[in-house]
Amino acid sequence: KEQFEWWRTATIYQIYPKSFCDSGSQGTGDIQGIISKLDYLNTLGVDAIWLTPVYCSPMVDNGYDISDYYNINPDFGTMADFDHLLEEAHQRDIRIVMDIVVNHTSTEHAWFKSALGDKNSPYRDYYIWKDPVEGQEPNNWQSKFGGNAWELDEATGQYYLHLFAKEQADLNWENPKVREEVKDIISFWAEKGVDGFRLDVINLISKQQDFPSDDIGDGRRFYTDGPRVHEYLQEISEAVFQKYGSVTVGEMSSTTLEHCQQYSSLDGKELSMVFNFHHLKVDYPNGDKWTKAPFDFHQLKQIFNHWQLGLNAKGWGALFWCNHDQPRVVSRLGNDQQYRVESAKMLAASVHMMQGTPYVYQGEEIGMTNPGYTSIEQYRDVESTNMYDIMVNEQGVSEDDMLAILAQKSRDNSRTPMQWNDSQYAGFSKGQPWLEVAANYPEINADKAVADENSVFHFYRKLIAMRKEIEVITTGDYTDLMPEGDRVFCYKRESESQILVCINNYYGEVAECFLPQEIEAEKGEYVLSNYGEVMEQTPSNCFALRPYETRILLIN
Ligand code: TEU
Repeated sequence: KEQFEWWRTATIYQIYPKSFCDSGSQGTGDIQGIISKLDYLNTLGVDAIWLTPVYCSPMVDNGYDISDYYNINPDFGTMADFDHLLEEAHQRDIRIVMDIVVNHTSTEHAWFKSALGDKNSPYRDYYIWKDPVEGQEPNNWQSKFGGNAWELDEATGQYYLHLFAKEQADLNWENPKVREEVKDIISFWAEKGVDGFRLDVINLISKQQDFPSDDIGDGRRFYTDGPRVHEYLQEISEAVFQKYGSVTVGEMSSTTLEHCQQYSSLDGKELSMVFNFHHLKVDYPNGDKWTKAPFDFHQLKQIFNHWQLGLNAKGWGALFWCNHDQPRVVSRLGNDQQYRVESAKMLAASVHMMQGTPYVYQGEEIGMTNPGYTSIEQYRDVESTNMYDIMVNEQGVSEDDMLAILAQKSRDNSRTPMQWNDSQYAGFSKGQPWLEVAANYPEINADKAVADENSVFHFYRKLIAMRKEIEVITTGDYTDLMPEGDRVFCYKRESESQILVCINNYYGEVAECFLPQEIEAEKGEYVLSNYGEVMEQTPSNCFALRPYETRILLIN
């Protein structure tokens, strides 16, 4: 088992290919573009790349609607390009993690095209069909992208389930043939030499089979961490992941700690690790994403504490702020103006020093911000445009209010083209990009960041290197040292031989930090901070933190 566990000291870099780098002028990124940036990623020091879907897809949800699992979307390149990427990455000791989307397929997939309109199709039972109830949808479950989760198949009079867009039909995992197909798909990529898999909304695959209406919610309690999910994961893991030694990370929507302990349990029977999103709902008042709201700092700390303590010695979690579904963290929890550099570094340190495997999403390492779009025409994301229609046209929310909400919450905030340099289109493409580049690219770009040793980029590079050099970061227990602090998030990591304290001011004002007496600060040294000037020569237990200051204290 040991030999597979490189990922416990690793950092994984997420690439959203459509927005990463275009080798030509079509305005969408491609695989050749990724290859051209491998040296940049090597400088950053990441161990693996998680590639969001590059398979054939009509791109209704940018590749999360797959129409052919065995081929590369021509917009991104060819299978030869993919093989070349794998080879070039491996030469640099960078592993490749592929995204596997098997809760649903595109309605353009051959299986669905055969199943639609034909109750006798051999693929009919690959999907979930139900008769109408009193002439209406079979139940009141809601799509995650808005509206009812059932769509009518006119020819047969039955509905199919889609937890996401109506072009993403949910697969019927109760059917053993579906599970065999999934094993074949993943094995195909593992055989090619792919090192691991990120499993999209994998905790939604097992639906409660009586499909009840939900009188208190949107239906998620009937399919989230559902009745047979652990059984299914164990089956796939035994047949594929354990056989190939693949690293796996499950994307767990609205999950619980108890389930995640089992998904990522140390016996390796299910997955290597889990993504959960509870810490990214601290700006969803009463669970509602679609409002403009500040974040709840105490709740954020409580969630980190709950998960750090709960997974310790039981499972393993992914550490992250950003992905292609989340707004940019520096705009969300930091300050993307006056303290952009300071707050981006502070936020980075505060998750990178926890237990787990950190993920860095493209552009995060240079402190990219939300673009601040002001018109609905600028948005492309299916969730954003759906919610705009529902809230403005059906619920009567004013256009200005909705635009303000989207500017804070839209998934497109993180999907703007990667800012490589200060030339036209930020050096992302020679042609007009599919989504507008953020206007701040002349200031915020990779070329500038690499050239400046005090940049956010070099701070990430140091954090990634520290994880390899300082054992306590991987192994240490976790304790929140200032749970009551109104501005400071300060935690301790402790192993048999080392103590590390990560001290973070989450606000733009000065904040006091008090370390408990048992921490012998004066015996330690500061190994990293985000303010140039050295702090007091001998660390002490009480001191003031500057705006968004972070300090990492190591006591050997
Ligand atoms: O996302 C799953 C998911 O539930 C979200 O993070 C989702 O985007 C959010 O709830 C919307 O508010 C995954 C992918 O990461 C996402 O890009 C896909 O759209 C989705 O699955 C469907 O495949």
